[in-house]
Amino acid sequence: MVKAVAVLGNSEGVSGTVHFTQEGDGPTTVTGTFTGLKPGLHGFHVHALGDTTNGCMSTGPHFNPAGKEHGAPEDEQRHAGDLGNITVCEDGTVNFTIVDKLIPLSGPNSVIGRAVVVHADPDDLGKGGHELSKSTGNAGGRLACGIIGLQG
Ligand SMILES: [Cu+2]
Ligand SMILES: [Zn+2]
Repeated sequence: MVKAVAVLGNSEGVSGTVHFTQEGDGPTTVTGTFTGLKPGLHGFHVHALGDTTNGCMSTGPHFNPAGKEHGAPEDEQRHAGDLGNITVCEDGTVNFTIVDKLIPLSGPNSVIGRAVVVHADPDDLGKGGHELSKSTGNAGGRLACGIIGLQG
């Protein structure tokens, strides 16, 4: 079992923790909790780089080792990092679990050392018809991010 964790926060009161576990070559389970978010849908992705020298902007684009277009987690045409949306409650909190096959914790496409990003707006999952739909899902600003690191 490989375990990893990312800790996220920003100066406007958004904070959260995201845990990752993977058994062998199986899917990766992502469990997370956030507080301080606006109620509703927020895009949630693995971005390519674990670089926060310029805040969340320097985490690069969505993790996309297969060179595909942006999509929904269940789509064939998706970035590996496309984890869809998380749904925040009226009190600004969310607890979520995502199980996904394209974000392993070992091997050439490992997401260790990359980053998770929570966005200001909903991810349109590539279907919004906006010029950004096929690259970012038009999910708006990068509210908070955290580097995915190995956990013991
Ligand atoms: Cu993103
Ligand atoms: Zn994407």
